[in-house]
Amino acid sequence: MSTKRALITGITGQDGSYLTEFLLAKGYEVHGLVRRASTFNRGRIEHLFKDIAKDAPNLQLHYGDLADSNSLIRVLAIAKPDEIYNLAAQSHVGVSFDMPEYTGDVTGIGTTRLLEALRTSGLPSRFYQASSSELYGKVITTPQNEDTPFYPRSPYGCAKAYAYYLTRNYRESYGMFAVNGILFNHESPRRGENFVTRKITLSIANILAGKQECLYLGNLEAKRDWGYAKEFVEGMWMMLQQPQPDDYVLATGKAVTVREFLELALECAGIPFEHNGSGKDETYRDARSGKVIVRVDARYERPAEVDYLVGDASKARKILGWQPKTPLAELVKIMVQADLAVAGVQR
Ligand code: NAP
Ligand code: G4F
Repeated sequence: MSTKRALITGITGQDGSYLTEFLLAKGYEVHGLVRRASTFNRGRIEHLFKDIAKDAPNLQLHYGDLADSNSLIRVLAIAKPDEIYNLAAQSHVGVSFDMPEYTGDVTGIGTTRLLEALRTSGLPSRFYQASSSELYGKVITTPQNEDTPFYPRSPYGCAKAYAYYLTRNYRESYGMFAVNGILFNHESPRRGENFVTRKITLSIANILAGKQECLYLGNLEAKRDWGYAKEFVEGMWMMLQQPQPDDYVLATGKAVTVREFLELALECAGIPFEHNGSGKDETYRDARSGKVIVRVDARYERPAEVDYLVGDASKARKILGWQPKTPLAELVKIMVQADLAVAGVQR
């Protein structure tokens, strides 16, 4: 059998990096779309290259952007992928309130550009769309599955809803093998530093290293279903190996608050803490030094919040054979230990 070829948009992101490792290990030739930046932004994938200035034999990067149709047409013509994973997005919910138009253009219309480039190319590529539990937003029923109605609560959620429906529309209109993976939050040591889990683990490590005084957070009561990103990328691949295209939820089925995640991370880092006050005056102190190490800051609250997400992945379990393996406490430990090493804290 000839080598399979995959194209990943968002290859430099958290999921793109794990998916690249996964597909290379399966013997794929992987092509990645990368944006030009003034700095060399390849930190999550550079370990896959012997010489970062050159492509590895089975990993080729191509400049392009979801905002630029011509670059997508060009990359498809070069890569001729069997599978396309559309992971690129302006993926930060909070930032989407500051940049709604840009978020719509990249996260929403960007998916149209890629699907249309694929359709007009005539390539038979299978297409994965990175859909999100943010579609459920102000949830109608709990837990959420593939049949739960959507109620997005942010420009990001609205852009992802558009991309979700467009993916289904191309499947139904043109018979394309196009699927949505509706993924609940998934984290790792490679998570972007301004998402709450990584912000917590990295800040705790920096506080222990004496590089930071205090961690400022927004809403501590929001509940999320947090899984391990490394395991979720395998689910993406499984969706594209099915005989028929369909949409699937991936989730752990367990949700905790931001506060619970924070306290787990403090415990994991060996910091005894005292909790005081409420609302904007709430603090966490290091019980040994008495120093305030966590405060609440309204700047990190959102104009509309998603209070509680928890997924039901029974369809993925039954049809794909996918299931999450790493419990949250273990994931927190993996992230805290990795960030302690990043911050140079000796244990
Ligand atoms: P991420 O770490 O933020 O990575 C986003 C990727 O998209 C980066 O490689 C980024 O490139 C790229 N990108 C952004 N704008 C682009 C543009 N205009 N053109 C081309 N590339 C662009 O996100 P992630 O956590 O890996 O998530 C992957 C996908 O899954 C995203 O679509 C996200 O919305 C979705 N999702 C994530 C989760 C989650 O919990 N992680 C859950 C559900 C859905 P740079 O490196 O150059 O910035
Ligand atoms: O870590 P977050 O920014 O992730 P959020 O908003 O759930 O979005 C992530 O998961 C989605 C899947 O459901 C993806 F589609 C999306 O691309 C992204 O990967 O925030 C989680 C919760 C929110 O309720 C937020 O209000 O944490 C709360 N939070 C409290 N303090 C904070 C902070 N979030 C951030 N980013 N920073 C804070 O200081």
